[in-house]
Amino acid sequence: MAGERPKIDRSVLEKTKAETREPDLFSVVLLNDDYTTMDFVVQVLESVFNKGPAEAFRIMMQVHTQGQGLCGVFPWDIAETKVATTHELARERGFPLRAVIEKA
Ligand code: TYC
Repeated sequence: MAGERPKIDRSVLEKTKAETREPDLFSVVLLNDDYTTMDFVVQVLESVFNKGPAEAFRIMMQVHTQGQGLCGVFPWDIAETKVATTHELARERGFPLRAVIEKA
């Protein structure tokens, strides 16, 4: 018995590591167009992406001047829902506003 090392069950250690992995994250990026009003884009950023008025205006202007802007980074299901909600709200109002998902 003396000098013998205790046996470690490695399958149990590996399982613990796999269960603590972080979820993959995805960026939601808003695209510019010539028809959607600035006020509507600010409204979407506030209501769908939970931005305050100043941050929503900043992102809207970033999209307007640079062509696109980051709205947030989310797990896949949340990113997909936010894009779908954005498109639905825009369609109801007759605006062509689009958002896309990119691997973060
Ligand atoms: N370019 C639009 C305008 O001049 C405003 C706009 C901003 C549209 C951001 C889309 O994602 C957008 N009315």
